[in-house]
Amino acid sequence: MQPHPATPQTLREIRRQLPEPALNLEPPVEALRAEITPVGVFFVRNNGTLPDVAESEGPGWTLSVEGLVSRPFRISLAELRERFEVVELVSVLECAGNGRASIAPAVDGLPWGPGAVGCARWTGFRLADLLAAAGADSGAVYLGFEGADHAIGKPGVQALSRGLPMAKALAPETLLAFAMNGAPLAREHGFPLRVVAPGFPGSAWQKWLTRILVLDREHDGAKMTGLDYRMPRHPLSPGDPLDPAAFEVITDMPVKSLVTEPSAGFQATGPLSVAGFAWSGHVPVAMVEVSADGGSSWHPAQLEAGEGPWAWRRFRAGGLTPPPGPVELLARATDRQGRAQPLLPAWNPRGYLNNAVHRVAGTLLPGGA
Ligand SMILES: Nc1nc2c(c(=O)[nH]1)N[C@H]1C(S)=C(S)[C@@H](COP(=O)(O)O)O[C@H]1N2
Ligand SMILES: [Mo]
Repeated sequence: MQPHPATPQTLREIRRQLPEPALNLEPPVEALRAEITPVGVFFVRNNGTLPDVAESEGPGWTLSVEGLVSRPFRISLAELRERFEVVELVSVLECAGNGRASIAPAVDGLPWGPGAVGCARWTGFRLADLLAAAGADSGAVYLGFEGADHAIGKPGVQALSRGLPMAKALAPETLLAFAMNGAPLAREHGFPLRVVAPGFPGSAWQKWLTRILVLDREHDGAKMTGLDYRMPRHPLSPGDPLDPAAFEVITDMPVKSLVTEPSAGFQATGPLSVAGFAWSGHVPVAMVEVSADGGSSWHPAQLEAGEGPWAWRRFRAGGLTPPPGPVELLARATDRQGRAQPLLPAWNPRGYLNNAVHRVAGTLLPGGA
């Protein structure tokens, strides 16, 4: 099995534009073989326009912190750097709709394959430090975020205005990042400042951030209400009536894994090896197993440490000896609460949080060792 250390330049063109007017790009799984996903292959999810903040707001870009605060302020990036400590962490960023395309019957939403996920190094300020400087009220329960983008064809209408519960806003891992993988944020990833909320779905990671509202109730901005980025409190079946009151905001991502080697369509002699990454939301990954017989028998994989608690972790397993012929390789991660990835996707009306095991099909050629 050959590793494929492709460079960002050669991989940039192979991201797939999803069938939508907004810029939405998905890399193939083979592009996700590095611990730190290069910016050039990182998935892009835009609900609306792609603002060029450098151009539209120039050096005049500011962030305002307002609402239930005793000292509201408006601040530039240079002033943020002067006033607040700069910290860095590695975290997975995954869209809640990642893997939606394999849910049956089909659901509304972008048809993501398995690639709407990546792991990057984020540099920025602790959101808690800004909230302390603003004197956030002890009765505050939620934040609302606004970004510089707008709905396509509707200037003045926010494309997405999400938020965070106060407890997560104050958590030490929640950042306002100005850099990704050591470089200023790319335009499509939220230049000049975005939210980083490890463990939460990507929808909470507001890009092109311009305004933070401190609130005494759950934020009700664009795509916060209705069925967007929400899960039913109790399982539903296709055709069931949909009552938005029976849905709640997604606040945690499930345990998951991705087989990055070999690639789909592989032809190899045995014994077979499998490698990839495992990650989860707020409950860490405990173990990864692999199967070469459709999930009848499982073999433990070696799990590397990863770059801190929010990064994905590489797994490897070898010595798999299924009979020659067509073979499917499966990986299954389990979290510390004993929750394992299911063999098949669970249906919900918008196809969120599909963490079914990833399968890679290929052929085992006869004549191996
Ligand atoms: N302002 C703004 N922020 C946004 C979005 C958006 O449409 N507008 N999309 C969100 C969603 S749904 C996801 S999954 C992540 C994706 O981040 P990325 O494009 O940097 O990969 O950005 C989030 N932040
Ligand atoms: Mo998303």
